[in-house]
Amino acid sequence: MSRPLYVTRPLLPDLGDVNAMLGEIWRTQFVTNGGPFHEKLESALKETLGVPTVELFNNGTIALLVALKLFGLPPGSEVITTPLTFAATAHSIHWNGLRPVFADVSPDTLTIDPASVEKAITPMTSAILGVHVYGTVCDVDALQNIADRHGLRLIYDAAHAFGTTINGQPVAVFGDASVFSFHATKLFTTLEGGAIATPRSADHEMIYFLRNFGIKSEEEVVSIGINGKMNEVQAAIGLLNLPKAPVEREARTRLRAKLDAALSGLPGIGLQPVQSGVGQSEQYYPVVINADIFGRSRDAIYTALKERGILSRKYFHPICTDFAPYRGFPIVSTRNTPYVSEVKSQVLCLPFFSGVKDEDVEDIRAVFHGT
Ligand code: T4K
Repeated sequence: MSRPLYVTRPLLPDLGDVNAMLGEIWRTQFVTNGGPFHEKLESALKETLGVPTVELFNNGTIALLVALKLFGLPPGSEVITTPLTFAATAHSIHWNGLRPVFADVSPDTLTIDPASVEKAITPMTSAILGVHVYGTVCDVDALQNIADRHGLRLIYDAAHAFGTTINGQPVAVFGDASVFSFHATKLFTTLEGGAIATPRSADHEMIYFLRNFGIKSEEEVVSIGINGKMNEVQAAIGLLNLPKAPVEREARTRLRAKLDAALSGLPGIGLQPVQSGVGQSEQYYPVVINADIFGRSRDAIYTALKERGILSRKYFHPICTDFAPYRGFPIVSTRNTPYVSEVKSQVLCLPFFSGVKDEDVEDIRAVFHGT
């Protein structure tokens, strides 16, 4: 049993393999700006993500910034998103000179609630930014329907949805663009990194320019781009990790079954929903703890776990509207009190990676069962 037990640990390739890749980078001295490993990883990810356009980035946040830039949304227009997400989602809207508008989440999935999205639409709305939070997918059909009827762009923050499928289709075929994070805490990692994936091959060129200062040739800058490039060391780690990701996912699927068995049936404990037709990314293992029914609060469980060296995380509490820059931003909901305001004090992400042992699961079980 290893303590502390973190919420996750990075998937790291064999050091010998990394050294061999580093040797190659040192030999060619191409360390960034679209070197051979970068090109290889980009091609491989087109296969994995099942879409014609995949552009690598130095992290998921810059990829989000560029994805929002891609569609030329009118300055000052509104982008509807969820407050139950990592700060980067809302920040990327703001950094684009757009206004984040927060909509409630659905109680069954904790993803953005389509009815609340519809209620939040104004003449200023230009896009919806959904988040497949914890790997639970948004209601992609309902959101597309809303986007189509109102002429809105539909972008997904798919930071938690690497490898997710919906009725056999890769998650990135839905919406106008999907943004992935390859941060160390993500199942597939390049240490830091990310990607924009879109279902249209025509997007490739524009994203390519936006990622690289808008440079088209030595003497031509065609757009106001940024530096979002992934370097060769990141790409090499990605190439080594790519075949390991499905193995890690399978281990997590087995772990999920064990955690489910340990916690299911406890009154007041809600497990992550099993979505029909969805192939899980296995990114996070969130539970929803209803203190009124369970008898103990999320924070009490968090502390009890911590006392045993088990470091769960309250992702994503505080929610975005609790952060100073967004305080006072309303949460549009079809309910009197937004569900997200309630559930934010109830969600807890438990350690979820292949290094979690049976005795760790037993310890977690003991904390929840109070034994
Ligand atoms: N959209 C969404 C929905 C996201 O969740 C994220 C990122 C983004 C966009 C932006 O993507 P990036 O720009 O990051 O690519 C972490 C990550 O830093 C962040 O990437 C992630 N979401 C967020 C949910 O979690 P923290 O503050 O929880 O990280 P930290 O350092 O506390 O790490 C958590 C645990 O992981 C540690 O206790 C131990 C373990 N760990 C972490 C790192 C960094 C390691 O074992 N090794 C490591 O190197 O934010």
